[in-house]
Amino acid sequence: MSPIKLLRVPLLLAAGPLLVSCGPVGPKTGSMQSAHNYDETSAGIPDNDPRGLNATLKLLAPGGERPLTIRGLTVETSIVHARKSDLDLTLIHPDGTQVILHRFDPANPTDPASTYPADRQPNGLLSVLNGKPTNGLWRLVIRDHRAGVTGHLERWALDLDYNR
Ligand SMILES: [Ca+2]
Repeated sequence: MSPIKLLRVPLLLAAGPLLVSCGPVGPKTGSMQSAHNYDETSAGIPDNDPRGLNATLKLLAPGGERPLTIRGLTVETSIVHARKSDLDLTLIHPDGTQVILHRFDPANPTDPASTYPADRQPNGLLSVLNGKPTNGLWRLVIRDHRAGVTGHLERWALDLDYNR
């Protein structure tokens, strides 16, 4: 009897720290914003050029033991352009997944919204990004499809709700 009892005590003590590390270590959800501001010369949108402007944002949010994953996101843009209906906007996740925010329609050119999805639902589905990691190099590609009028990107921002 007594050798078994002696054995049980150290086993329970050893299990203690393991159970603690499996419990919640902080909030399970959160939000953050990352923004990039440009000056006029560094973020010109090339006129009628399919290569477009590639604007980047590098997210390096500390995730602790596990990487943060996306619950939802909002994309804000501030574009100075005398004919915004020339433009289309595509958001690209670090893994290459693309979401068309605003599609250029030559038959019916319309201005992009400044905030998706708060001002308007994007043409693509932002929800395809849910569950993907927040961190990495995000891109916003802005293409101008009609010659003659030009503009530039002033600022863009990602508002991310995440799970940890
Ligand atoms: Ca143009």
